[in-house]
Amino acid sequence: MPQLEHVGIAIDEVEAVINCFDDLLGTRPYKAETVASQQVRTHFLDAATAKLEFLDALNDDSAVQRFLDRRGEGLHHLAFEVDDADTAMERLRAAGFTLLSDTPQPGADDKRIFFVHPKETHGVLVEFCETTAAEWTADTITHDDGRTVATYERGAEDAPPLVLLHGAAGSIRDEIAPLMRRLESSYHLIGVDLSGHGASSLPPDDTLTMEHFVADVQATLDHYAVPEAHLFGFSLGSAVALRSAHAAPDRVKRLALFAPNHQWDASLAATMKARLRLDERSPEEKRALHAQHKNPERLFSALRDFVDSLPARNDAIADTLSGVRASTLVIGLDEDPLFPIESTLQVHEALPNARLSILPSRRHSLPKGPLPQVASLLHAHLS
Ligand code: CMX
Repeated sequence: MPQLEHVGIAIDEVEAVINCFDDLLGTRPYKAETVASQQVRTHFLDAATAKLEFLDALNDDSAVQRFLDRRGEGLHHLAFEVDDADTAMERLRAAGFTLLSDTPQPGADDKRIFFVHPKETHGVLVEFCETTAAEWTADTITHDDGRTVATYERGAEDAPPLVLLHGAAGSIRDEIAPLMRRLESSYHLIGVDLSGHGASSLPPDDTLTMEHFVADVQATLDHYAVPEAHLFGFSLGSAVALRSAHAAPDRVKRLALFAPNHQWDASLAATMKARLRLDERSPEEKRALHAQHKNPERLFSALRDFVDSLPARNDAIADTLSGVRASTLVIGLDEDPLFPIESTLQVHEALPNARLSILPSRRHSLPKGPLPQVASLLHAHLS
């Protein structure tokens, strides 16, 4: 079912409109983006259940300028998000609608978009949009041992800082970007590709330890001169967030852990290692992993060794949990195929200052999991 993603509003006087909606809603646009192909500058305002997209025509040839010339400022279009814009185009063509382009076009906010002609939709200009993989540019931080860490910044620098950490074999662009898009209106977001993952490099000796990952977080806070930040972590990222809060409590404000686990035995380690075998992946999966990580073969090998070390660290993990004082939100999945719900409950029980939320999902995944609910819970917990 397509979901209302934004409401387009054609405007003439940008500041007057922004000030008016600030008076109405108490919030201002969190970003502005030029879409040259649409000859428009867009201003996005987070209205919780959907966004407002203020449309400022770039020149007289703009479709938005023609709209303004005919109708003046006002509602311009409704935009609905679909998983696949090409499939949606085929469906609507087959249903007899006239589409305003042959293929999806580049849109604002990491989208591919197309429109249905308003003459066939009772005078309402309808846009369909698909969120594309983030083409974000990374900052690079270099550790003393020469390894580099890629970080991705979104949102206003003067907003409350929130550092986000992906899971094992994940990366910011492929796993955390969809969540960052839902939070960038309210936070100074900094996504970290943990050592060896995504655009970050492995240590010179190809080993990965929790100490490497915690050092990635500390180096990121130092790099952005952030004295104190909220931390969000998914799966492995949640363990790194906990260890970072334990190692430097004065630098961690609030924690949010999604699909955490703190008890490892040989069986769970074996299950995790089986997921970290590149040779058993399909050619398509291998291509995707090579596009995602600098060196997936070495990363997967280093992660298998890292997972092997975890069953011997259960006591250290338990000590970390009991020592974390930060207010923590623990979010579990009721049918997580990797970490049983009991593990989430134990993490919640072991933390001195924690709240608990259980969401429905059969996948150990954030982008393919209950993403909107996670974003909403984070807004509530961090504000
Ligand atoms: N909502 C409802 N009806 C609209 C409309 C809108 N936003 N824009 C135009 N129309 C109607 C006009 O009223 C007119 O209807 P009548 O013939 O009954 O009077 C008809 O569409 C044709 O309008 P036009 O001004 O004569 O012709 P245009 O050259 O403006 O073409 C349209 C209209 C919809 C094809 C054009 O505006 C278009 O291609 N829009 C899609 C692209 C776009 O709007 N981009 C900006 C947003 C980008 C983004 O969200 O990123």
